[in-house]
This record gives sequence, C-alpha cells and structure tokens, in this order.
Amino acid sequence: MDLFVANRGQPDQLYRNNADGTFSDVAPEVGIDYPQNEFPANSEGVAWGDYDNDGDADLFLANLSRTNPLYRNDGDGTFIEVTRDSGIILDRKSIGASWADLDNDGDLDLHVTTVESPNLLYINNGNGTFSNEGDPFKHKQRGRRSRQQQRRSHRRL
Ligand SMILES: [Ca+2]
Ligand SMILES: [Ca+2]
Ligand SMILES: [Ca+2]
Ligand SMILES: [Ca+2]
Repeated sequence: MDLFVANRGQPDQLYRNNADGTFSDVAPEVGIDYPQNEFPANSEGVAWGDYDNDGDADLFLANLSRTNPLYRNDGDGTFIEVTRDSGIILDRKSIGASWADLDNDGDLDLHVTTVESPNLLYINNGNGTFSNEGDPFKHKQRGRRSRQQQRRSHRRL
C-alpha cells in the first residue's frame, strides 16, 4: 500500500511502500510534482479513481491555489498531467473532489467542491475528456427557494 499526502505550503508527497517497513517520497519521480514548478498548491482534496477504465487509479487534486490537476496513471508507476487535455479546466479555489458514476454509464464522473462559488460536476465522456455540467444542485436550491417564497406570500395573505 502506498500513501499520498496532500500538503499546504509545500509540495504534495507520494510515499511508495518499500516493503521493508519504510516509505520513499517518489512524487517528483513519478510526475506528481506539478506544484514544485510554480508554488505550493495547497492541496485540500485528493480523489483517486480509474476515470479511463484501464484498471489503474488516476488522481485528481482539489487545490486552494486554483490549479486543480488531473493526473493519468500510465500503469508503469508514472503519472502524466492531463488537466487541459481532459477539459477539466478549473481555475477556482477547491477543497474537495470525489469520483462516482453519477449517470450510470460505466465511467467515473467527477464532483468538485469549490470555495465561494458553485460546485462543479464533470461528466465523463468516455474518451478521456469531460463535460462541465455546472452545479448539479443549483436547480433544486432554486426550486426550494421559490417554494419558501410561495409560503411567505401565503402567510402574508
Ligand atoms: Ca486509469
Ligand atoms: Ca492508466
Ligand atoms: Ca458516468
Ligand atoms: Ca460517460
């Protein structure tokens, strides 16, 4: 079992289990050192999921720095950052993310929790790209508000 550590103020770390009771930080070696190139990413949310259905776990990071990278696992222990290619171009401060097959079509979709802005749902197109569906709960909230307004107006009558 390996261990991923999301950090604030310093680069993230991926600890590979050396199977002798010790761990080595291999984040730069495997390609998950994106934040080191610019500034610490302040990672808040870590979501592992096999979004391309090829049997290995891929990684999405929700970062406060507005860079929210998606790393594709290349199956040989290395990762490729595919954020732009995947269409998950998200320049908002984010604090959480989770994978789930929300439309029941066999591939993992991604929900991202952002700070001070609507949360976002990315539907997996099944070809390595995603479509931004916006905030999946917005319509329900709007409906609830209007019902409250209706109740208020009834009370007034
Ligand atoms: Ca995969
Ligand atoms: Ca892969
Ligand atoms: Ca799906
Ligand atoms: Ca799909």
